[in-house]
Amino acid sequence: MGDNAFVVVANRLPVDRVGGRYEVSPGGLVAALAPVLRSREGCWVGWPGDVGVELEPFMFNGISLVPVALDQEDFEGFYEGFSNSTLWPLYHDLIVTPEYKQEWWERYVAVNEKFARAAAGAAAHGATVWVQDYQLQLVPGMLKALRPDLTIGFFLHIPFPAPALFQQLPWRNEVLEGLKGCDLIGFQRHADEDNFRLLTTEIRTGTFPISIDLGEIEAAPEASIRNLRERVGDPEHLLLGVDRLDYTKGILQRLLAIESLLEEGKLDDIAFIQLATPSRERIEHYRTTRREVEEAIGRINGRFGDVGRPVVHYVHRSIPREQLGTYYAAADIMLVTPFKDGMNLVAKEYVAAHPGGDGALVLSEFAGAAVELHQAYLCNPFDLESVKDAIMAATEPDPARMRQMHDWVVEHDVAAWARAFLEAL
Ligand code: ADQ
Repeated sequence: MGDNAFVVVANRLPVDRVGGRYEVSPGGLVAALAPVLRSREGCWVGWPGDVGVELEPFMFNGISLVPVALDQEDFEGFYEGFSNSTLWPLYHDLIVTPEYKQEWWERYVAVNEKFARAAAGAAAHGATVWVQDYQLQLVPGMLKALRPDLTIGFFLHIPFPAPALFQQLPWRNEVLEGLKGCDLIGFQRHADEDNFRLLTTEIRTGTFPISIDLGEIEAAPEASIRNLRERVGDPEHLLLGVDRLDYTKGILQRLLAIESLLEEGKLDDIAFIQLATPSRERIEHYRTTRREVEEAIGRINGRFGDVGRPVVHYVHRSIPREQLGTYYAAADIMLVTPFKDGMNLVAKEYVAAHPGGDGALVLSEFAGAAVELHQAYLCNPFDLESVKDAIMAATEPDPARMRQMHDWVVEHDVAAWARAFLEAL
C-alpha cells in the first residue's frame, strides 16, 4: 500500500525522453490532470516509453511518476499486437481486419497485471484510481481483487463498438469482467455508452466528451500567420490537415476529394498543408496507409503543382506545440475526415484558434467531436462527393457557425471534463 490518495494509470507516463532527459509530453490529459495530481497528492503510473528500461519512481514538475517497465516481448505482444492490431481496429469498426492471436492476449493479461500491481502498490487506503483507455481494460478487475478498498474509474478514449462487432473478440468475456471492476466507466459519446450497455448494465456508465487545454493553443502573432501563408504562395484558400498518420483518420480520402475538385476546376488557387505525426510504423497497415498517402501527394503535386509551387505541403513529423497555433490560425479550411474517431482533439484545437469567427471546419460525422461541433461542415468520408461538397461549402463560411463552436469549446475545456468525471465518480 502506498500513500497516494489519487492515482492515474495510463499506458504512457506523461513524459518523453529527449536526449537522455525527460520532458513533459504535450497533451490535454496531462494538462487536465496535473492540477488534480498536485492538489490531491497524486501519482501517475505508466510506461516511460523505452523498452527494457527499469526506473525507480521519480518526481517530475511536481508530479510523482511510477514507471512500469515493458520488455521487447511486452511491447510487441501487448502494445503493437493486442492493443493496436486487435483492439484498435475492432473498436474502430473494422476499418482494417483485427488479428486475434492467443500469444498477444496472454501478453495483454500479463502487462495489465504489471500495471494493476504497480497501481495497488502506489494507492493509499481508500484512494481513487483513474484508469485510462483500451490498453488497460483488465486493470480495474485486477485492481479490485487486490485492493477492494479503492474507488476505481475508467475512461475509454476511443469508440466502443456495437455488440455484433465486440462479440468477435475471442476474449470478450474476460475484457468485460475486467471492466466490471470499475465504479464508473466513462465514454466519449452516448452512442459508445449505449453500445456498452447492450452488453451489460451491471456497471455505472456515463458520457464525458474529452476536450482540450485552451492554454496550449497559443494565440498566433499576425506576422507569423502572414509569413506562413506567404511561404505556401499566398493562396486564396489555405487548407490544413493535422493527424497522427493512422488509417482511421481518412487522410487519403481528403486528398482524393481535393484532387477531384482540382480536376473539375472547382478549386484552383489553393494550398493544402498536411502535418502527419509518424505512428506505429512497425505495423503493416500503418506502412500501407503511409505509402498510399504519399503516393497521392506525389500524384497531385505532379498533376496540379508547379516548380516551387506544390499544391500539397506535407510534413511527416511532429510539430512543436507552439507552432501548431500558427498553422491553425492561418488555415481557412481545416479538414478532419476520420472514418471513426473517439473524439478528435484537432477539430477542437482548430476551433479554439478561431475566436473571431473566421475559418471553417470540415468534420466527419464519424468523429466524436461532431456531436458537440455540429455547426461544422459535416461530411461522410466513405462518400467522396460528400467530402467535396463540404469543402466547397467551407470556401464560403458562415462566421456565426464558427463563433458558436468557439463559445462551446471555451466553456467545455479539458479541466471541465476531468471535473465532471471525478465528481460523478
Ligand atoms: P488520437 O487518435 O491521437 O487520440 P486526437 O484526438 O486528434 O487523436 O489527438 C491528437 C493530438 O496530437 C492533438 O492534440 C494534435 O494536436 C496532436 N498532433 C497530431 N499531429 C500532430 C503533428 N504533426 N504535430 C504536432 N502535434 C500533432 C485518441 C483518440 C481520439 C481522442 C483522443 C483523446 O483516437 O479520438 O480525441 O485520444 O481522448
